[in-house]
Amino acid sequence: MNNIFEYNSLYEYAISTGLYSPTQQENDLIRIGNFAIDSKSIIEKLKFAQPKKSSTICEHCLTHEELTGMKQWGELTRQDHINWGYSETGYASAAIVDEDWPTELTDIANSIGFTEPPLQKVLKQSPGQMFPLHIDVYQDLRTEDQQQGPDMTFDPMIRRVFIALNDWQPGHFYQIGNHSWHNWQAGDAITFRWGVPHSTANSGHSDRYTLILTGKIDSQWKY
Ligand SMILES: O=C(O)CCC(=O)C(=O)O
Repeated sequence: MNNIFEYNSLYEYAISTGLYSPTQQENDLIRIGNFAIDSKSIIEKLKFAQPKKSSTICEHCLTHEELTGMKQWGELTRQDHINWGYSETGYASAAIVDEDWPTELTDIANSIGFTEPPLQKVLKQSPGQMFPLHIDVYQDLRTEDQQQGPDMTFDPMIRRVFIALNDWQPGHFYQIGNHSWHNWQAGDAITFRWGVPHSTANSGHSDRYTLILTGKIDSQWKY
């Protein structure tokens, strides 16, 4: 069955449609390389908003369907988190994108080969915060109609890239599909296949900063 709205779980949908297998060692984590960055000066320029709760865990919020009468892919992630027993979890703080946004980040964003300038976001994850396992639906890059369509696999040409803005410290975790990413150096960049579940946690002693780029690619994309 391929109709996403016949599932109560985005995770189950990804397994069932072959986007992801929890039992096979596939190349879930794709290494892009390292960008030479001055970590300290970039981080000093960033201003952070209040820490965010995971937007997907909101047991008492109205669903998109309750608000509009239409189902939407993102609701399935929320359903996963509620079903898996998560209550409100602080996951990270987002940096405010303003006129002081470091130009170094925009230069990196524009050098990766997206077909248009990608969306840029920096997240700071402090000790004790975690982002539960989830599958991106990239709602900022999709129309309402697309997100209400029955098949999430129709357009794999959107990618998310994570670029570490500070060196790895013990307790910093990324789980990408069946692989862990750790021990990175500032400037290291990775990406992953469409539909691969991922999660992050900081059980260490220092903040973790990551630049997150999301954009469209074409078949010439080299990673
Ligand atoms: O950097 C993080 O902590 C989480 C980012 C993430 O999972 C995402 O943007 O999809």
